[in-house]
Amino acid sequence: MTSASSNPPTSAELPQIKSPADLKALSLDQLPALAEKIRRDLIETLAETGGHLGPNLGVVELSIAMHRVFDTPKDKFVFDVAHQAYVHKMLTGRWDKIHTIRQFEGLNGFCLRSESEHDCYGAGHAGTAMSAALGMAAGRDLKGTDENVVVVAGDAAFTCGPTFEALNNVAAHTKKFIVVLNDNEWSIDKNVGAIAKYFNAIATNPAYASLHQKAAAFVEKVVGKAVRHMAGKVEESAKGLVLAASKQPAPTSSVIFEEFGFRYYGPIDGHDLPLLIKTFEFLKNQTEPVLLHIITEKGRGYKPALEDPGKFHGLGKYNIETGEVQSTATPTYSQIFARSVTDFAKDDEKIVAITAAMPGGTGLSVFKKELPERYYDVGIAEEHAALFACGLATQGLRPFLTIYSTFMQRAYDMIIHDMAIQSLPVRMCMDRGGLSGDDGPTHHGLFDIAYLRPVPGLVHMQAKDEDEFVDMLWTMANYEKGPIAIRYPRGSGTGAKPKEKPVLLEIGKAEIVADGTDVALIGLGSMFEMAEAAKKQLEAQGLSVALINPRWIKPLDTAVIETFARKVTVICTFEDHVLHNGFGCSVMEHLNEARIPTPVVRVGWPDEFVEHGNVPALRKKHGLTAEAAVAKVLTALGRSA
Ligand SMILES: Cc1ncc(C[n+]2csc(CCOP(=O)(O)OP(=O)(O)O)c2C)c(N)n1
Repeated sequence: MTSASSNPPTSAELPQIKSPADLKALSLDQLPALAEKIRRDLIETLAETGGHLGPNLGVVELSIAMHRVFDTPKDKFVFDVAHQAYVHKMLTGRWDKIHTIRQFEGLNGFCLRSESEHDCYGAGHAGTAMSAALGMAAGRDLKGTDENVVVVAGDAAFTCGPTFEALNNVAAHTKKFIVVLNDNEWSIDKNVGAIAKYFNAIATNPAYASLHQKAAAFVEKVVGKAVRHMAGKVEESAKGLVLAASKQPAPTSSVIFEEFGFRYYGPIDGHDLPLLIKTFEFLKNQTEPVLLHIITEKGRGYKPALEDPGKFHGLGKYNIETGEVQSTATPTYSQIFARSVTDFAKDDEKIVAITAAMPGGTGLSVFKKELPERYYDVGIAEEHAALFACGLATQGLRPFLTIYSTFMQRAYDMIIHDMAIQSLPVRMCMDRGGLSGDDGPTHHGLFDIAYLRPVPGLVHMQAKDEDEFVDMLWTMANYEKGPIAIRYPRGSGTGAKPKEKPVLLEIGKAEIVADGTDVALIGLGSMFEMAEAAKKQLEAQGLSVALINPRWIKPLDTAVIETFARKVTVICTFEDHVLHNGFGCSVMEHLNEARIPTPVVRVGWPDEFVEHGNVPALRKKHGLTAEAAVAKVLTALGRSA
């Protein structure tokens, strides 16, 4: 409908969008109302569910323009991280389910190949899109088909090594490849490093505002003409669309992407819908790799999100009017971690802290504020972070390498090749060790025991509560023999207040909390509480139940385990980790070596990728409850539950 009336169409007049075809059927002048409706729905829905509000408010126009011009599922959109794909979901048949996002049995918060044919590639970790999309483009070229492959990557994705490894290969491997650099200057927190400065230099070039108009005029001029007619003009734009249109010198010494064999276009306003549409019309006909640099605002259209982009990157429920989130009274493990390490560092100038783009999530913003000269944010660069920590350790410093358990997976080679073989005392602090909950399989920290257990000499631990956690951090700070790791869960624990002064713990020594002769329950870390609850239930059945807090995953307290294995009829282990190669496995392994036949039943996550959802629902579904543990123990004892 090209409205004859002078008033632009309102969102109330829009038909429902159930597919990209419905979007394409709208008239151009209906699109601003669509953008407004998407924004309103996101703001209202995520106030109830939580989620990645800021990033998605920033890509509303981009997502509309992409679906207007390209044809998914034939054309492929590859989103980096894919936390900014909510709008894409809404436009591809999932609008009616957007209120279920990140909820148990609802939509996943990232792209999932199994969720929709429009999600051609799954993600959750950063820096994967460029390589994966290049593989798709190369595959397409081999097959001889003609679909478009479009990457959407944020500016922080360009702080990731894999993105650059892919850039290094693009020109050699395909001629038809579209990259959208969605530049909002933010990672989760403010983006860091030379790349961020470089993008900023382009975007803040004084000529940019007028360049934008010239770019629009340029696109206007070339769109619609045959490619061969454009070729000459495009050749002229060796420094990109805007630069060509303006005849301005490049704002920096060179446009880096051109050196990688891309034709660089931009920067353009990523909220200018008509310009985006025209630009994509133009880009889709190009026969060389192209990179479109768009400038967007994270949190666009919602004042609280614009004022605090870090907070609104991803958050829980919030008050729509004020943007306030409910804060919990009990401090989280991340907060306790950061407070403790910052305090230790005040008395020990050797302590340094490293984060890979997560100062807020890890709590390290406190360290940054109080000891900025010993704080390092290296960007989304976990491999580099681990190596950098190794280098610091060689200088006699005491690095606290603070990376979520799931993201530490990136640094595995460095843990073996650099840290462990050289016995460098890097303190690995693995936040979100355990089920992450609503973020789902890409973010659950369920593998770190399995991947660290085989590394010779490495020490790994988990505390039963916050007080013991601080003792462990203190023990780590004072440990110099080699790499040492701690895993701790998302959120808070029992609320046990840390004592005034932490104490050193003996490495490899478990805590025997209660003696017993029928069953021994060994509850690791955050699962200790569940073991306690199971103990009560088993005692109610007349059983004598021992309770052990193992503290150390490696080295395992084999003496305590052997003693109890000889005394009781059944051992039960509890861990917030996959059972395969987990903590319980190490107990079984040891008993087998020691030829002690006491049966071990294990409570932990199954050998499958656990879906997203709230932790209690997922624990119930997968049998991580005191009741399920009791049933397993009774079965092993030959008694019915
Ligand atoms: C390997 C890895 N490390 C850290 C993260 C946590 N993380 C999620 S999104 C994000 C920032 C993404 O910023 P950008 O790519 O610029 O997108 P924006 O949200 O600004 O649109 C980070 C650090 C991650 N997903 N993957």
